[in-house]
Amino acid sequence: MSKVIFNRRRFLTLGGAGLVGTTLAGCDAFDSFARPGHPVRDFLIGANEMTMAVQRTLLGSEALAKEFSESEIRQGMRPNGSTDPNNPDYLALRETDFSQYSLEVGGLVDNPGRYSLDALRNMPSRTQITRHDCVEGWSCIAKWTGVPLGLILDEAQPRSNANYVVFHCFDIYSGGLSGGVPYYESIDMVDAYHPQTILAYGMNDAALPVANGAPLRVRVERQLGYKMAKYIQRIELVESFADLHGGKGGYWEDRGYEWYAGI
Ligand SMILES: Nc1nc2c(c(=O)[nH]1)N[C@H]1C(S)=C(S)[C@@H](COP(=O)(O)O)O[C@H]1N2
Ligand SMILES: [Mo]
Repeated sequence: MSKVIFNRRRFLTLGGAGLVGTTLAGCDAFDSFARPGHPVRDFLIGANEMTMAVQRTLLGSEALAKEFSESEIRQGMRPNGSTDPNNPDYLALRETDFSQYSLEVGGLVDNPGRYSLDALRNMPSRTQITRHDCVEGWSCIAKWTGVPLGLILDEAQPRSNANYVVFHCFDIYSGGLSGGVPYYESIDMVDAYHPQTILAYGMNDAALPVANGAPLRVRVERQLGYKMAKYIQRIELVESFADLHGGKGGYWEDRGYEWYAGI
């Protein structure tokens, strides 16, 4: 096999982040070049670190993702990944329209908590119309309503060693070669407190549909779609995600995707 060497200078010459999007053909096709040591994977890792540096240093950690107007909402919101979880705990909650659901917030916090959907709906909310970009190369524009994650964290009082917020999901994702594994994701505290990072219970002026992650999913608007965990069961603050599942901080990250999926 010919050895292709990418370095950052070459990445810059080639013209930036658009290349990352076009290289990733899709979730299913990704396994073939996800092996450690594969040039495409190593190239993407280099590009990824740079994306994070660019977003955080040049744009600033509070820079907002673009918001759209009502007339720009399009395609509804194409469901992707898990769309109909069959975990018995989830099915039981779904049966009563999630009236018995409560979000658990724990881990490295001084004040662990539980929130029913009503409690979440009674907190201050944020509504935003944003574009969702899937790594597979498609996008949608939808309207999201939810509680800023920062408000939940303020109540939970993260300890000083809490570096990441982990979202544990109800769905056992069964795509790919690896069989049934729970979906999970993680973000750092900068993204967690970003003003557009919300725990959404509403989409396009209705309750969040099951296909799109009912009863609760996160929106992290400056990141790719796979960071936006649906079907959130529990939030855990951790110092490191090395001991969780595959150790890379997310379901797709454990399969070779970048942890920082900034767009
Ligand atoms: N729990 C869970 N969250 C998930 C996924 C999933 O399979 N399970 N898929 C991710 C991917 S790849 C995308 S593009 C979006 C899709 O969100 P949508 O179904 O609302 O379009 O959810 C993300 N969050
Ligand atoms: Mo995606």
